[in-house]
Amino acid sequence: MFKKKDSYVVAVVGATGAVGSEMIEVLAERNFPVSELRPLASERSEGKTVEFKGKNVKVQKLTAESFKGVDIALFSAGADRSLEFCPAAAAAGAVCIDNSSAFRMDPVVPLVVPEVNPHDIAKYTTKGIIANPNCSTIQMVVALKPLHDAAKIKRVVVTTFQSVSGTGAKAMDELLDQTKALLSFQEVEKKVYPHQIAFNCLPHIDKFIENGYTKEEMKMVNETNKIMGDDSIRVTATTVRVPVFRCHSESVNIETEKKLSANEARAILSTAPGVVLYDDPARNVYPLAIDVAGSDDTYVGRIREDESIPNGLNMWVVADNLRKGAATNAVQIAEYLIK
Ligand code: NAP
Ligand code: 3JN
Repeated sequence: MFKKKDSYVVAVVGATGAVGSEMIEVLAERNFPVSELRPLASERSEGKTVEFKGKNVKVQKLTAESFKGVDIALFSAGADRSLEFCPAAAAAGAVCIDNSSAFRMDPVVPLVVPEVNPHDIAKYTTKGIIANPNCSTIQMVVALKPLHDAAKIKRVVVTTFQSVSGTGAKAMDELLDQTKALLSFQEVEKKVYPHQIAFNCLPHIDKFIENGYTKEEMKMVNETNKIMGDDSIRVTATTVRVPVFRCHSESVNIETEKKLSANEARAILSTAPGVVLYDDPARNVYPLAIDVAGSDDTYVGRIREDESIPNGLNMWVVADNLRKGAATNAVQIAEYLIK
């Protein structure tokens, strides 16, 4: 069982990356009780420092010995690093909160969004690992759960508009560099994505698999069923990369067993945990990536009845993929753990 203390030794694996650096910021902002922060990354980052609560902390090279005395290890250095080092961290006594896809569908590892299934956190004890879902799934289930509780969702059709920060720090540089190059009539360089991302939309996130979908699309399908604890919900997804730096937007269509009017859905979402209802089209009020950036909430707007079926709704869901989609969700799990 997790031992309660006044403060905790927290390791951040991938501390120099887009998600890891956000994790360090969120730990500080939310005043998580940290007695020692241990930033870990590759040997490329040895000698670098990260700032935590006004102090510079040295980044250490990740090894199996990195976890001595660590209570909580937040992982965001890719699935291969998680597969290799989460077991070592857990064996050293740390509880791992893993941001990668490595353990998400492992039946003995809980996959948690605190607004949806906080009760599952207690199941971490078998492997000492709690999985953080994919960013696109997190924001969608925050909006779906209260509607599911009220009217039982039968089917979800989602299209995502995902920002480049979901791919990491190098992809953010690529969007900036390509945009600058195009605006000054220069050649565009492609290093991260297979096609130009500036002024474009790529219907391709993660690898294609045999069924014609991408892995990102199938993550949304499988993770939604696991988090909601209901395999009867049918989910289909199209995931698209768009030239936006931060925040993922999603067009979500749901079909419910019980009829919900748009007004009823608005009333439910207006009090739902982690949701901000932002829906007044007459005044051009709907969630926008550039406004939601930096927020920990999931914004929902454009709620309207789907007139093509008896019990259907459409909505527009936006959240900051580096915060609620990754770092904030992970730190919220850690907060539950120490409660
Ligand atoms: P990023 O900006 O490229 O950062 C990668 C981080 O991993 C860096 O700190 C890097 O350290 C570290 N790293 C890479 N190889 C390593 C190695 N061999 N040993 C130790 N550390 C290593 O990527 P990111 O966007 O932060 O994403 C990192 C991971 O987080 C992803 O691969 C994914 O698994 C997960 N993620 C999850 C979500 C989600 O939806 N919840 C969203 C985005 C990312 P150096 O700086 O030293 O290279
Ligand atoms: O592309 C995005 O917007 C989210 C990216 C997530 C991601 C990127 C690289 C590897 C993941 C993830 O969280 O599923 C992974 C992975 O761990 O498989």
